[in-house]
Amino acid sequence: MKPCIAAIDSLEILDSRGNPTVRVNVHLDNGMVGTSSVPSGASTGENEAVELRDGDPKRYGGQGVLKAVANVNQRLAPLLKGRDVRAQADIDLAMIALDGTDNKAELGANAILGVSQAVARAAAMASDLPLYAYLGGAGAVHLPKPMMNVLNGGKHADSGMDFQEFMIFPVGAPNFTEALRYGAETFHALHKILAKKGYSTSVGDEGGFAPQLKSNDEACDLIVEAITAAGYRPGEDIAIALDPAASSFYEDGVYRLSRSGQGDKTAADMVALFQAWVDKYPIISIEDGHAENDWAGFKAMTATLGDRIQIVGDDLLVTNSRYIAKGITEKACNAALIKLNQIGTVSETMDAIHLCRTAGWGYVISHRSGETEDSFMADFAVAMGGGQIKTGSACRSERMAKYNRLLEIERELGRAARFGR
Ligand code: 2PG
Ligand code: MG
Repeated sequence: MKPCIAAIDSLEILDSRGNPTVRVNVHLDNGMVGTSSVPSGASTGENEAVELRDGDPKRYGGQGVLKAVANVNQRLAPLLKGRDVRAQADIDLAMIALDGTDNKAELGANAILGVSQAVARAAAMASDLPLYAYLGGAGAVHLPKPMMNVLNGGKHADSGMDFQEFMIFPVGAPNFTEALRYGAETFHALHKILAKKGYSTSVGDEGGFAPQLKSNDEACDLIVEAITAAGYRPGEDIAIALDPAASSFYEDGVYRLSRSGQGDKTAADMVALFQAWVDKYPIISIEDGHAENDWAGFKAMTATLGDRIQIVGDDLLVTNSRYIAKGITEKACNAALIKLNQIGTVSETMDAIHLCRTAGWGYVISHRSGETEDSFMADFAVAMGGGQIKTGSACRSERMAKYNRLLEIERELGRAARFGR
């Protein structure tokens, strides 16, 4: 008997920042229920699929999601009732068609993605498979390499850094479990170093420390010091990955490094700055080093550094195959950040990754700065052949939920497990 959708319901829950978000339950006629929750970004790209918010100032400062919840309950549930839950692509297409806009503004990407993910969960249950195996098939045995965001700046913390994310990337670890240990030990070493220097050890949205450092450079210096203090070799065991999220400090055509007092920079100055950093520090990946509309800046960056490091497009590409195709043709980057809620369905996200792989690009599956306890993206990363994942530092349970799920998957796969690619 086909596992069919009997009912779908949704409710408003709160994310890791205490802002409302959407949770969806997909009920099957065999009694099984697949549940999923949707994350939410702070440094969002302007071309992302629309996150529908109520705008009612009397509730959650206008941030409520009751309209999106109602769209699930009243419009998507009747649309999908009775369908075979395993027809993921078909279900996603039906929701896109009902929405009718090209950025999911009518029903809300938060409503649509909640259903799309919960459908995948329910289908995995009905198929008696773990989610990663259901979505990725028998070849889904590659665990992703984690990028762990240990220093938070930009829109994610009131710290001294203009740049949003300073991540440690345990590239020399033999498997995921060890990579996480390398990362967590370095995170703790960094804690001690910051405390000793009299800096705050409170954390930002993604669980990285948020000290009032004197410069962006000091962040890299401290990370190198922490890697060494934890007993690892910078660059060999653990490298550095950055997400400056440059759209957030781009104003009137200039990059304003005001928090750190490094002044205003042109796109070319930014390339020069990153080039000097790549020479000085073990940096192997830079995401959004330029602003989302600065295609020329991205292209200059890729022409200069693209054969030495990974250049990742996040706000530039917004997990949208249309922009990724443009990025490939124009050589604007050599990798894409992948966020399910930037595009709004599971199957369109798979499409975007497929495009990256065809072009020989890297891809990094990513959380949002506002997260929930849902670990969907951990299974999704394994289903998509590993690659890389960024889901915060080694603290805050909404981040650890993803890393802990990957520990479980690696153990479950046992000898079949592979690490990275
Ligand atoms: C990013 C993300 C996740 P946000 O810029 O890559 O780290 O941040 O979710 O705030 O867009
Ligand atoms: Mg980013």
